[in-house]
Amino acid sequence: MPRIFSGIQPSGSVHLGNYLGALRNWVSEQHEADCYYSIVDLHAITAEHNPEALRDATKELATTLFAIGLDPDISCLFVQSHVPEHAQLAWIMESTVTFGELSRMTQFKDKGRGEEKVRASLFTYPALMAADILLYRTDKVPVGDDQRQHIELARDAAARFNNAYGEVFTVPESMIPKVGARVMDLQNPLKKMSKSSSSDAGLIYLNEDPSRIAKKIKRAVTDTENKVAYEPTNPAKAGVSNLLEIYSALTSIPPEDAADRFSNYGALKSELAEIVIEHLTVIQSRIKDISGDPSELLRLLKIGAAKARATASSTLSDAKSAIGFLAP
Ligand code: ATP
Ligand code: LTN
Repeated sequence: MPRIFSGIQPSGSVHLGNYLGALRNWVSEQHEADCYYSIVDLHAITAEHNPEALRDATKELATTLFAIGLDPDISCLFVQSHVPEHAQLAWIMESTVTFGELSRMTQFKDKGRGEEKVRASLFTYPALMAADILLYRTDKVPVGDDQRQHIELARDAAARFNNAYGEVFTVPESMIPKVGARVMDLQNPLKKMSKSSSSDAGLIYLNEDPSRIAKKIKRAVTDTENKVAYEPTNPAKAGVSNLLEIYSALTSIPPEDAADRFSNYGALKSELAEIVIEHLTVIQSRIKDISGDPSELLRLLKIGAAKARATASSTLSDAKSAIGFLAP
């Protein structure tokens, strides 16, 4: 069976972009692969954060991941900081990738904006992400389109390490869906929907109240043409193209065909709202059930961490030996 690894940051509530771009694939891959999924709290401290909010977000995220269908009997779900091997291999990865490579990462350029005060860990973040993936000798990494460049770096790091010190790591491949890989902000359709966005008016959260979902979709920015057309490369049509893309991801109707079904934006928005709400209410009722038993949640995360450590420690030990560290 192929091995799958992916991660998500506990940096805010899960939104429709996370779900359509990545998490839906996490669930569907469970039966096809040996899956390891991580709540990457080490990554979440690369930006300013509040300790209590981080703890709460970690529990909320674990609840949501089980609610969307991750099965603890099949998949391994764990919190990254519970597995210290991640931080240890990250140091080795920082000594494998270069300053030049890290400087070219567009996420750092976007989020860091050249500011002095940006945390050093935001710069080295892709080395930690490479460590996450390589520790599990991962074949495939289900992610949204924004992570493509980071996975390329993980591939380069694996190949470079293997070349220099001997075959330790599997060279991973990204797994990016055809539709839904880049869900855009409903208020600013030129920007991706993001947990750390400054306003939540353009985000739909999985756990959002149906009436708010309907309102947000109704107020989604489009254009004045009122012509429903899927033109993803035309910035003037970014808003309506994004709505069609979400519609397509939830119905499996290609976005071009979906466009032919609607004569105006109002009709598209009201049907889309219905479909989104229908999908999310199922998840929301599971979130409620799981939230009723917080100690069970912690128990499952403990089991996940133990399983993850068993795999991660074996790879780390091979990497340490290959790079020339003396065995203790
Ligand atoms: P942050 O703003 O804190 O970086 P985020 O919303 O980008 O958060 P992540 O935790 O970074 O979310 O990403 C989790 C997964 O969701 C990743 O695989 C990422 O590629 C995917 N993802 C994030 N945003 C989108 C989006 N707008 N469309 C599709 N996939 C997305
Ligand atoms: N950088 C990713 C989260 C992440 C990840 C990973 C994804 C951290 N480690 C390993 C896939 C594999 C993000 O911000 N979306």
